Amino acid sequence: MTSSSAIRELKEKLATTTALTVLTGAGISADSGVPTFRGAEGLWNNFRPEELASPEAFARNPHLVWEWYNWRRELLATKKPNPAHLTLVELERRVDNFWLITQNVDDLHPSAGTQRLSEIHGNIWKVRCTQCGQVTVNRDVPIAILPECSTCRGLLRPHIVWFGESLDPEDLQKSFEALRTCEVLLIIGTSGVVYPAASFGPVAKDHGAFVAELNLDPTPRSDLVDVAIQGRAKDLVPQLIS
Ligand code: BJW
Ligand code: ZN
Repeated sequence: MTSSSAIRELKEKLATTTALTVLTGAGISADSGVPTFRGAEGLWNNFRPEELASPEAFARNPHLVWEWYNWRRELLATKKPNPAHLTLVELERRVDNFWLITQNVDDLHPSAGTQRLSEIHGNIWKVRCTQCGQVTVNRDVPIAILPECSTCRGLLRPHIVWFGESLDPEDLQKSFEALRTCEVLLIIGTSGVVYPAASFGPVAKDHGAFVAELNLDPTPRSDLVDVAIQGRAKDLVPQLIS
């Protein structure tokens, strides 16, 4: 199937659906200038995840981990949603049962205006106390290292899900409900290698959804979906409602 006929088919599904779920990854924000994790220019080429994005790394050297998050905060502070993020806001307005599941911590979906969403890997502008567990918004750039909880003076950590950590059970429950009940699942800009998000496509498909992947390149999951369309998110996603 050519990419234009795949887009046409998907567009027709979206025009009539009443239940749409969307799963996004770093690729949707690449068009806003946010680095992805994997691939030629990915963050994990220059930084080792186990040294920066794991509870063990934070226990060993919280200073180093916070330095890295300060660098990320500085980078993200200037980034804005792109046409792909904005199109998803319009789809949310049009579709009764809409849910967006994002792996991104960059806050670009909420800042575009998306309201019905689960940020399953957390949000870089939130911090959590390692002692009392309180979650607060903190947009300081840079954040004072090491940051302390204003309630109990415990050490604050990024409110982000690191490797080996469980996702929030409420986010998971809401995500699986949206995957089980959707008619269409759009998977945009994710390599599909990190679990549990990597299992979300098959869950929706097993429940009868039409599953579409939009990605710059083919992924290990492209053969398992109903349509896989290659291109930049900022170019492809707006075509779905034009
Ligand atoms: C474009 C584009 C453009 C580029 N337009 N597209 C089952 C089996 C095996 C392992 C596990 C398993 N269950 C759990 C695990 C362990 C682990 C895991 O999955 N490991 C795998 C790597 C094998 N998972 C976990 O630890 C999770 N926890 C969990 O499951 O708890 C229970 C449990 C624990 C342990 C064992 C068993 C159960 C937690 C995962 C947390 C992930 N956190 C991170 C880091 C956050 C740090 C931070 O941001 O500060 O989240 S990892 C990193 O990857 C980040 C992302 O959200 C995540 C996904 O990446 P994403 O979004 O797919 O980005 P990329 O870069 O990989 O891909 C970008 C894509 O965009 C590419 O395809 C490009 O082609 C495309 N693209 N430009 C469109 N313009
Ligand atoms: Zn505290």
